[in-house]
Amino acid sequence: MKYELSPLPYAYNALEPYIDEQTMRIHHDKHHQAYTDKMNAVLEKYPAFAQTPIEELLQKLPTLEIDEKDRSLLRNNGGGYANHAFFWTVMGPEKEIDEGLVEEAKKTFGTVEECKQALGEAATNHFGSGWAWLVRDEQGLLKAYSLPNQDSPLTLGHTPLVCIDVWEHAYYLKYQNRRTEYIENWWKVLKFF
Ligand code: MN3
Repeated sequence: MKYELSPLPYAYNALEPYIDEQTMRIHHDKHHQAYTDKMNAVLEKYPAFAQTPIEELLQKLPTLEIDEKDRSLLRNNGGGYANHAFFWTVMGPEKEIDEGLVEEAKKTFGTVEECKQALGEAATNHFGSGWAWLVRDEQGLLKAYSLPNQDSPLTLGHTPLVCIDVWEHAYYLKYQNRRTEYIENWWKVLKFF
């Protein structure tokens, strides 16, 4: 199966003024497209995976029968494809509060504010390129942590609920080195709470 890059679910300028149009255009049309193309180039070599969704391949990544170089390419580019596809859907120009998720967040963290604080700290303190994640673990508990590069919580057996891209390409044009300011503003474009 060959993956196509889906259009953004809103206009490129829909997240202004918190995330600027030029960043969204480059991030989606160039970066996400590049991950998509490179993932397709790897998957082309494995017709046996043609019917398996990329999320499932990421879950099974450590044990896939695949060349080690391709495993690493799939980790980076399959992860890059899936992470971004998910990222676009957790953001939006308007809040669509997810009451179920709010309840889960309260159960684990006490309050939504504390949940945001844990996720925000994971994002702020992450060294180098990567993502901050809010996930549901194997036991059904929420966790906030960061992972390097394009690594996916799916590979750890966790279900992604919210993610923040902290690669510089996600914010550098508008915020330069001010990652903390990007994250403070990012809550305005998070849809779910
Ligand atoms: Mn990115």
